[in-house]
Amino acid sequence: MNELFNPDIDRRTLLKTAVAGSAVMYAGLAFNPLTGDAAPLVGKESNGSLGERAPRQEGGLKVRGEARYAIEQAIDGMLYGVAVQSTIPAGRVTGIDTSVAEKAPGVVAIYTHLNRLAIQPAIPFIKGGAATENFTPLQDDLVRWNGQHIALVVAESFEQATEAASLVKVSYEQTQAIIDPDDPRANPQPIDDLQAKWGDAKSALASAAVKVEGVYTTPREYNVPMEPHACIAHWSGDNLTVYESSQWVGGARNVIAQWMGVDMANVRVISPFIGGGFGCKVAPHPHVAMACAASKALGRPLKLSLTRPQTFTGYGGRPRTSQRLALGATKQGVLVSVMHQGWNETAIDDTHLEPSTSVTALMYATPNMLARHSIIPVNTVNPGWMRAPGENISTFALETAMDELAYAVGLDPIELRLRNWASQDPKANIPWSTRRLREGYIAGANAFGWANRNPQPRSMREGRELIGWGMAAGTYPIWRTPGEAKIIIHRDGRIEVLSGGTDLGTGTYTILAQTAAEVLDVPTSSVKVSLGDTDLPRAPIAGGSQLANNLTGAVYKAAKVARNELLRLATTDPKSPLHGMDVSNLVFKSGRIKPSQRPGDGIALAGLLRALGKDRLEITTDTFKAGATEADRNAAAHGFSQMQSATSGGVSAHSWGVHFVEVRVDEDFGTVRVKRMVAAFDSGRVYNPKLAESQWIGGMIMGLGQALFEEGQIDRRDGRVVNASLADYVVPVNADVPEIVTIDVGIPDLQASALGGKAVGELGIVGVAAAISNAVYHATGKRIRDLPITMDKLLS
Ligand code: MCN
Ligand code: MOS
Repeated sequence: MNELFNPDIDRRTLLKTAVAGSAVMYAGLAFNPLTGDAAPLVGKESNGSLGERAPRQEGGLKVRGEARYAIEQAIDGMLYGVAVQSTIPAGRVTGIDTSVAEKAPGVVAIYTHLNRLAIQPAIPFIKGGAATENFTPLQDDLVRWNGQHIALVVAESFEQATEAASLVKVSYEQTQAIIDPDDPRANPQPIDDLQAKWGDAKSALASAAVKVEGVYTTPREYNVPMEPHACIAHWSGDNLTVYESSQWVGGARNVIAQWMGVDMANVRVISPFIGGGFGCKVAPHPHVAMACAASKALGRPLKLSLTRPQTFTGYGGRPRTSQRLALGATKQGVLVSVMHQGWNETAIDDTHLEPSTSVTALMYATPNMLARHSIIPVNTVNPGWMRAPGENISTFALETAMDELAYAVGLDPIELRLRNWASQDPKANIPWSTRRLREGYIAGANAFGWANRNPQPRSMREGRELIGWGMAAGTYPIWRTPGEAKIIIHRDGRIEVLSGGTDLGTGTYTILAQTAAEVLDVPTSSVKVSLGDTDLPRAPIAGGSQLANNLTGAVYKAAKVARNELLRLATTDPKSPLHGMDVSNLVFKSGRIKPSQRPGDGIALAGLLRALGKDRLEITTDTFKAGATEADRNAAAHGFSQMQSATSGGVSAHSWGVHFVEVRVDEDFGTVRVKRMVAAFDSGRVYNPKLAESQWIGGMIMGLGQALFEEGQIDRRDGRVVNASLADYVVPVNADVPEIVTIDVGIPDLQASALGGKAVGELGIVGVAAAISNAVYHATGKRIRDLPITMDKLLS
């Protein structure tokens, strides 16, 4: 143990961020195996823009209230829609009396299944569990869940529509609903694709010297972004523009075009700013279909926003899950068997997957493995993605069970993890690309002071507070999808980067400016980035924590092509002052092209364009394989079929993380407070440490909420979400959030992505709940396997 934790590594070293790392060591990195673009930059003298702690490019706009969100677009003649939702969980609508509502002031139209809006069913991005729902609203009288859209009221003002919606009278014929996944009538369906199986896990477990087994559950959780869902649909002839808060305008365009039965070329989706999504804005939800169809029917622009309570059933969050997990080991703590069976709830007639086994099959070496996953249909809105779907809950079970095993064999939990180190991907049987998890254990433990932990539960206290220290690891895969990017250098010196990708608050604007600045050696602040519009170059989803890697790769390539083109023009055009020079004797320096050997200032990029009599230099490139067809390009921008998995390149590429937390538990009241959080992350090369840290910290805070607070309360009688508001659905506030330290232990991983980065956005949450639950056990001696860890569970 002791040689592992070298006390001489000081905090500053541990807290090294990629500022030093990226800018000094990796600047000018031009090797690009994924795009087959391996030539080094000619004349590169980097200003190290990538790796810089550049502030958020759109930050000022947001602070000043100048960033316009979807709902804030002002369009003349706009109508307002308000959704009416069902109040029973299953059955039929037998009557809708709209007569009073229709006469209310300002009402323009009321749509129900009796006067259907023209909405075609849409196929989501892939078959089965595509972060969205198949439900087509207002097409039949069937009620599938409590809170399903059953009518749309349209009026001249929002207030009038709201008032009229309250006057709609609905009668139902109720059938028996399945509310609870453990209802005997519920019918679990195994998902064979998610199975991991090797060796003979059952007999190995039976004969294992040491066994731990538990059932780990997580409740229904909701994404609750600051900006609730809202959209504006605006037709002009056959062309539809939709302002929609979206993580993926290309995907939204695809689904909306199907709903409306029009060509994708007729649909434009705009989403420049997003007030958070965390997975729930990956696809447009059914209310968007209603808005588009009603706007078309009425011939006027229409705004439809869901109230906060409606967002709890207008689309789904993380489903309820349960996992039975058994670990068998030798007395020395070496795993001999892992058996894992999990399920998640899904809609009664739809599929959502929250794969409980995704991390089990990846994290540790074991000769015998059997991991399986099922879905259980119940009367709920189809659940959706919520930060690290799968990895999140999988890790909660596995990393809590590992803590239990550590106690069962009397080992430090880090030592236990090292004894079971997977030297390659145990499922795919291929090497890791990079796996700086050992470095993470060491750096995290040192920064936390883990060596001072007395492993005995209830052994550390301060007054009436029990102190608990816990740790857990986490991981998130690398997804890749090709895409396009455009760069424009103007004669007045402006540099623009354009992409249809989105920025959820993550930093896409900023890192793309940094990428172009890196290649052209201009200040990051001089690059203007435009995002979130299907009129811009095609881009993949901001989901699966892949957009940063995908788009920096595309922009890097575009900037490099622009750079080479500038060099070519500078040396070959007789109007250029650098005409006749050898390209290899020129450098890009502070916005100018200069001779490297001779004194002299060279020429500014804009000056060169003026000298050549050019208005602008415009370059569009992409990261598609040579020969990619238009269909491939569309598929990447509008669906998942071009998305490549973590194991697609012959190596297994993942981000890694380790969490250390201290909790304080009030012995009398059972209240848990998180006192400190330290985490070490391997996200490969970090493009902007300020933003990556903010992402990691945000994920950790969300994990804190999952561990201690978040729980959708479902009324067992009628499937109603009882706490469908931000007052009752509890998320962490500042007073709940302790000191948080994040440590970057990554190195560039050129097998993971073009520029060496790995996933950031979802990584931070993975493992937090287990670390907190392990800390609570250390504090109290009570093992809580059901989230959230509330005082009733600790006192009972
Ligand atoms: N980054 C970096 N170095 C890398 C990779 C990323 O510095 N090697 C930083 C960049 O600032 C980048 C950000 O991290 O903008 C996130 O990058 P990435 O991990 O690629 O994630 P995406 O851009 O695909 O964003 C989606 C991701 C997901 S899937 C969820 S869920 C989530 C998350 O981002 N939702 C968020 N973080 C969120 N943050 C905010 N504020 N709001 C959400 O809804
Ligand atoms: Mo993130 S849950 O993949 O949008």
